[in-house]
Amino acid sequence: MKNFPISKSRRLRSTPYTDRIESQGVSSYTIYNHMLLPATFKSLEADYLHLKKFVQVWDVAAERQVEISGKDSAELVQLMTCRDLSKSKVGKCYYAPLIDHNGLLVNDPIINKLAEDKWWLSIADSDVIFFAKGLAAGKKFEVEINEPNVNILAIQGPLSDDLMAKLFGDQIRQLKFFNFNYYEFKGRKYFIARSGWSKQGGFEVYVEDNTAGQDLYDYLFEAGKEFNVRPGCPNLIERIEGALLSYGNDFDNRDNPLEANFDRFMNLDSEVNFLGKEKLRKIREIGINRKLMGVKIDHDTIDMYCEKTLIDDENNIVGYVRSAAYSPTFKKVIGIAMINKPYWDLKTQFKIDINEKIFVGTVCDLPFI
Ligand code: THG
Repeated sequence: MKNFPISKSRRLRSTPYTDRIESQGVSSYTIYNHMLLPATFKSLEADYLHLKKFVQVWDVAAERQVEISGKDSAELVQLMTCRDLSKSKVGKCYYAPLIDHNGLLVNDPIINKLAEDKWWLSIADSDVIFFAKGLAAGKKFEVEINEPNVNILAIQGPLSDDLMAKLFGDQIRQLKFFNFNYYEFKGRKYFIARSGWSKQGGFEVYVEDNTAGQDLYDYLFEAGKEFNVRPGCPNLIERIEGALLSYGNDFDNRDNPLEANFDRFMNLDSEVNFLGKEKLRKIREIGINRKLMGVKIDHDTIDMYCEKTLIDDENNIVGYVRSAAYSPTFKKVIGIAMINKPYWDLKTQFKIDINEKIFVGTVCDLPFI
């Protein structure tokens, strides 16, 4: 398939960092929450190798915040997620699947608890704000819901602690995974969490002031020279290896959280009230008949603009590949696929059509690394 340039417009939103990443050589974008999200700089593989060794600064402003505040905000946030937030604490981040009344997935945000009555849902690519507003109206909740001007910069990679400590001081090294706090740099305070969409470690700075963000961006590159800092972005190869799931790619509103391996983030036996609870209990009782698993394919390239079907020797459908990329580490194509129950066995072999040629592969566990 040929690649075409994207025409920019107001509807396809830029970020406060777009000018900077374009002058630094961003080479492709994807669209996420109606916003530009960089997809490659040098190349998928070069970006991958650099991310695993050094430190990168990412424009992930497309990870938008849905701010929910007010008297009934905790009740509304809980209504939307199957994760029990009754013991949640201010200063912590919670990865939490959002579920509709049919028990199907709506989004998988990181929920940041800013106060007992103020939450930021740091969303993946679906319009959570309308879902939240619809529920609030229907339930006559006393809440305010809006999308604040927050534009995240992620600092990711094994040298991210060293770079961040150089700007914010050594105390930032003490910040625990999925906690956030406020740190000062040049007289300004920044909301910083230890999180990010890579398995290489790092931070996310939730920037509320465009100028403060642009200044920070420039300082990170100035201070980062000694750590070989580069601009980067969520990397398809690295995130598949680590099984960081992507809403719209690996799962969507036709899948339930049990099929998407979200068991760790579900509390179906808790007392709290959330949408789809009874449906999900029933699904758990009956058992699912497909789930997300890994696949390895003996080939060196794949392009993924649609789901790809996997078949066995008798042409039965084994499942569908939803994300895939060539991994220089495994020297194969690796992917995340929805696999039908008869084929969950790890010895399962399948056939796949890539550019009108047939290749073979096997089913495996997630994550790859
Ligand atoms: N950071 C922020 N917002 C986001 C993302 C992010 N919004 C969109 C998208 N990413 C949401 N999806 C994910 C998916 C996985 C993780 C975070 C957000 C993640 N998972 C860890 C894992 O699976 O190893 C840890 C989860 C845990 O143990 O709690 O980090 O990246 N701001």
